[in-house]
Amino acid sequence: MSRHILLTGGSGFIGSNLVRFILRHRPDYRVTNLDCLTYSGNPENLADVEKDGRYRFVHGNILDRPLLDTLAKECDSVLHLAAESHVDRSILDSRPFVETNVMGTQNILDAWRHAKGKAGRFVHVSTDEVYGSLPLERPELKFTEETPIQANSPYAASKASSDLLARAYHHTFGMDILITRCSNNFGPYQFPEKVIPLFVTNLVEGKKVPLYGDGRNVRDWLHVDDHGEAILTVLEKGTGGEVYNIGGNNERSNLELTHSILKAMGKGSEMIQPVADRLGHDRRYAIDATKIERELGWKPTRSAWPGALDATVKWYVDNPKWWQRVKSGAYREYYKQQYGNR
Ligand code: NAD
Ligand code: TDX
Repeated sequence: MSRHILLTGGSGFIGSNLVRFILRHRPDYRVTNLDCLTYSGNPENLADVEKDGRYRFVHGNILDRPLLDTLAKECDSVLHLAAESHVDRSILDSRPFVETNVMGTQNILDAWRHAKGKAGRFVHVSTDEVYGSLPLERPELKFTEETPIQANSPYAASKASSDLLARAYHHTFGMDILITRCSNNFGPYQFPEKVIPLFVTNLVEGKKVPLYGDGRNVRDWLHVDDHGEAILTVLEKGTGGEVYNIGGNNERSNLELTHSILKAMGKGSEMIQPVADRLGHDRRYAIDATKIERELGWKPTRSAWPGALDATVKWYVDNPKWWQRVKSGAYREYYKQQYGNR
């Protein structure tokens, strides 16, 4: 079956990897990427597919209702990823998180409802952070789709709000909406504010790595292409109205992660700089992803450590031009050169 997907946030980390994944693995699909290019949106992430006739970039904001009305008429499915995505930024200023994650999601849901009614599949990409935090002392506990929403950071609260709006639009209007809640992603093209690219690029630059608190916080790491494949699986095989957890079954403490990165780069533990903890820092995330495996047949195949982590570390080490342009802000010029002032 052919599809024309409206993919929001396609110039960011997960979105750009997903656009590439779709074009590579689904020859019948077309993708329209709607992205307003915030600091984390970088069209250079997709420079290699720009000339592909099945790909279109639209520079625009999910808060722009007339634009969404037009795009909703042209496309038949939505993968909604556009968001403010960094917890530390949400602690400094939560307003853009409410504007994009809550109001932007409400806006695209309304546009989609207006254009499609009950037809037209809409996948809302949520996060495991909506579930809050698990205790280190209870390793047998994991987040299931039934775990109550208990968001702790302003970022997580804004994602929980959009997640609940998506759920409500299915319940109230019968729209064909599905929700995914995924664990921490790793892979190429991640903005170097997130822990893995930040640590690797600091080490290449000879700087220390700032480890928050006691370093014992745990995250469940999944390769970004495993996430992309899971999102496509939910789009193609999922049941409307359902929530699907996505995870790597790959729990690591930040200390373990840091030592793995140091080892992959031939550096010693003297490069660790313990710093003050993140405010409200969630202790542990762990996803129970048995539902998506049992019902839709998806499980991760690209996330096994140390190989997958080492390959990601190597990608950043081998691509200094990409992240140096991001860290210096030079990547912002690329768009102007390619697209003018559209
Ligand atoms: P990212 O910050 O790298 O990318 C976000 C993209 O959205 C950027 O290209 C940005 O320009 C765009 N965007 C932001 N506001 C917009 C707006 N108002 N209109 C149009 N475009 C806008 O984030 P990411 O890590 O790729 O995350 C993508 C999605 O996946 C988010 O919804 C996030 O909550 C979710 N998620 C991320 C992870 C993870 O580990 N990174 C895990 C689970 C879920
Ligand atoms: O400098 C750092 N030092 C440090 O110790 C940074 C940036 C992070 N950390 C710790 C905090 C977390 O325990 O590393 C862990 C991972 O931090 P982030 O990379 O900021 O990710 P996290 O807060 O876990 O959130 C991520 O996963 C869920 C994504 O950013 C979210 O968008 C996604 O929803």
